[in-house]
Amino acid sequence: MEEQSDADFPELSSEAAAERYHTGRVPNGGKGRNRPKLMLMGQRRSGKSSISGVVFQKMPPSETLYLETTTRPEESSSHSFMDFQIAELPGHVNYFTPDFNQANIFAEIGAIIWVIDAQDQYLDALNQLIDTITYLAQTWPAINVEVFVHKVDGLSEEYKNDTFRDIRQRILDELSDMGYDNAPVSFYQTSIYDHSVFESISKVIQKLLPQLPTLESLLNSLCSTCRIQKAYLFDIITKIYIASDTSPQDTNSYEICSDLIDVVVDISELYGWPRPKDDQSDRLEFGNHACESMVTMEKKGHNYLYLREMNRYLALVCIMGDDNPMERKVLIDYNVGVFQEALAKVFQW
Ligand SMILES: Nc1nc2c(ncn2[C@@H]2O[C@H](COP(=O)(O)OP(=O)(O)O)[C@@H](O)[C@H]2O)c(=O)[nH]1
Ligand SMILES: [Mg+2]
Repeated sequence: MEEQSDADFPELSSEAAAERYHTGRVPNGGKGRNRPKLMLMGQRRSGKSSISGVVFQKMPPSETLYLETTTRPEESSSHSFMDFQIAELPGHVNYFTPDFNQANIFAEIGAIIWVIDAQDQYLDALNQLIDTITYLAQTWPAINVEVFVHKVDGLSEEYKNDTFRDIRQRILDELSDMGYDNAPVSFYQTSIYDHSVFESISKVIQKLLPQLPTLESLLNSLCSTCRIQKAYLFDIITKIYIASDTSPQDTNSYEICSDLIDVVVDISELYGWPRPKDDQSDRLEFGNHACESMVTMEKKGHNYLYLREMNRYLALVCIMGDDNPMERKVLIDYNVGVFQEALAKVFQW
């Protein structure tokens, strides 16, 4: 990758240029540029607190059984590469009456995650969701609506897919009847008992990162030079991946890579070296002191995996192609080093 010094660049101050010439989608509001803010909505006991607990607070899924019902809007944030902010709106309140200041609630929100309990009756939830989508489409059109068809772990494969299709179809039909043909709505099947909720939240957050297209094309070129099958850039603490290359994805490649992070983090807590204490400045530091790379094979006959820390918070995890990357490790390390330098530039501009 080269910098093009003679490229056509608009005559604007860098601040103004950043405002107008972003490469992806910016969340609502200017202040929280590097702090994607998510809002969890949905009926009570649909699983909102569980999702935010499991993904952002490392709560074991079984402990969510003892969560108390949320009665007031709650906010929490998670300290990692990007400070994700997560808010929860309790389900039983109608927020679209004049009693509520909607600007307070919705300004700065990048995405609304609407949680539907797939094991329960969902028709009421769908009506509420449609009201919300049409309201947002008129007033806050930049907010993405992400529908989590949740708790699918308890359903048989067939029933799960039928439910998912039914929910999706009802919402899309209803919206199209009302004339909203391309409202920004996406659908996911999730459960806190497997990786699906992490993977879905990753996709939700990626849509809010203006750097995503750049990261994807960097990962694409890394993959083609090093014969990598699939590469993920992980936030180590939350195990959310903030970008991956754009090749098609196997169902379990995310799972394999995120498990590898678990193993490595657990081992390095036991046998690693002391890391510098938490402070804001090392977040954007992509120095070599924190980097170690390794190649492993999960099971005999499977592809090799490659992991390297990019900095304290980010790790690159790759599923390698069919040959043995051990012989090429030096070359791969070198290329990943170049990738790491590019990454530093992407996040420091
Ligand atoms: N089977 C299953 N149960 C879940 C899942 N997520 C949450 N739950 C359960 O759903 C119940 C309600 O969860 P809670 O997070 O309090 O719902 P909220 O009212 O939307 O915040 C709890 O007993 C959770 O253990 C899931 O993915 N699968
Ligand atoms: Mg709750």
